Amino acid sequence: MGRLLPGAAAGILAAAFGVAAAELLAAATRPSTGPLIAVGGALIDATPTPIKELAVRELGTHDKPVLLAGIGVVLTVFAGAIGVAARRYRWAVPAGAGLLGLAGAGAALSRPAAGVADVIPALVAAAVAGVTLWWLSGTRSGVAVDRRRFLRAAVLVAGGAVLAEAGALGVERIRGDAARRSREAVRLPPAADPAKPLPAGVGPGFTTPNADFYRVDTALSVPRLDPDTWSLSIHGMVSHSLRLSFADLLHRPLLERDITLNCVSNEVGGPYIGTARWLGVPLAPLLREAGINLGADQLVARSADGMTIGTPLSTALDGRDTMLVLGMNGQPLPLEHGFPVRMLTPGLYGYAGACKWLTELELTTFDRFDAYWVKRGWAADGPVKTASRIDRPQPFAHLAPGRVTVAGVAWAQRRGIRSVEISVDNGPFSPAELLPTPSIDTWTQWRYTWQATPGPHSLTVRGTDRTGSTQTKTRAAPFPSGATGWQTISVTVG
Ligand SMILES: Nc1nc2c(c(=O)[nH]1)N[C@H]1C(S)=C(S)[C@@H](COP(=O)(O)O)O[C@H]1N2
Ligand SMILES: [Mo]
Repeated sequence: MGRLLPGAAAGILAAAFGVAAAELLAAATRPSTGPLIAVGGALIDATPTPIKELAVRELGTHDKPVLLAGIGVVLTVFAGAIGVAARRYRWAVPAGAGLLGLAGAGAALSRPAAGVADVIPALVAAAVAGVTLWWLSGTRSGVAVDRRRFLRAAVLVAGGAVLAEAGALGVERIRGDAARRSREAVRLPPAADPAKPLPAGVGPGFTTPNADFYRVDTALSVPRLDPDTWSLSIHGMVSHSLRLSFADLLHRPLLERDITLNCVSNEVGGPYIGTARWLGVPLAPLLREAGINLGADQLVARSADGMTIGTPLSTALDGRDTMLVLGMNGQPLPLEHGFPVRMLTPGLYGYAGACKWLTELELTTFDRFDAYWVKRGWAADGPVKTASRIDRPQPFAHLAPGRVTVAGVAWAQRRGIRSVEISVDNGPFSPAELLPTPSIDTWTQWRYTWQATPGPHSLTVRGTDRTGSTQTKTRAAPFPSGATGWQTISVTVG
């Protein structure tokens, strides 16, 4: 053993034991307060927009595991350094534990839905890590007997860490199973106003299966809400506040519609879009029952995890199918998509109209309150921009010469798609064939038959909405109000 190794090992083992003990405590009480989740969540909240954009672009849905792994690496290096320092200076132990506790507690308190008690797991982590390291450092020394004592102690601590972490994972699993069962027990009544069957001729892939539906949110651990105790409060600039249980919502006349939802963070040609058959409670009658005060222009949705999403009040009242969603493609909402209730506003990007794990709706004004993403510079309204995507062939595909079917989707929710055009090798645009759609709130599938000749080629798509406006060629990044520009792919024929 070198001089550094036992110290670093002691620090790392002590930290692992402390964090695992805290994870176990959090799993049994409030899962979102586990130190790793809390620090990760605080980092997500604090990350500047360009870096968040980069992470979503480069890592996609792997962004969360990568973030947690990064926190693990930083914690390991820190704990190792404290362990080494503790061999010379015993005060490094309380100093290191104190820093760990402060960072964890600060992160927990910074979360939007935090209560004071949320600091407890971080303090437990710091205390357990500190006491453990103090003890391990006391067993160190150059002589062989003490080396054996140290090894025995280290093995004991490692075992404790593994047991605590296994316990945390076990409790997590039990809670996850309970949440899945409470979701499966939900019986959705039929819609009073059902969706019409999809028109004949709709292509395969029109409806996105729940398992394939994109997921974009800031939740490191998916909130698990109990529909039996869940309630929604509607308050703020209303004549009388309402509180509704899940059963109250199930008893109201339900609306069912096919609607496309997409993310403002989608790059041109990106994957964050899907179409589902949503079942829910129309929002406008609920708001009218509460009595809307003059001057209110913003609806702020709050989620169980503290997200705030601000929606122009007009979009809940102008006759579109804005709803509190209970069902997705014939099933209760999946946990990751907002169980038991989420909002959905046709024509708005998700960040502006589709709050998941909904618990509160507050009527207010845009002057008075900036929602989560608006505080970070994103546009306050969030209407969907007209866009189109090539799904077939794939970029850089190798194709045989002759007839090639080029196909994809275009969307302009609330306005509908009038036409889609394709340009080969920057030549003139020719119209693609549009497949039938149920409404202006869904994407439009298109296809185009191309006589492919040998050689390298580019294919460009652009859509025009039913107001007659064509997608601009000008490239814009997703920030702050959605990407623009035409998608072009390169393929090789022959
Ligand atoms: N509570 C909560 N709701 C949320 C978000 C979130 O981070 N937290 N993300 C929003 C964003 S940016 C989008 S695009 C949609 C995505 O919904 P989906 O994950 O069901 O596809 O949810 C919206 N609702
Ligand atoms: Mo989004």
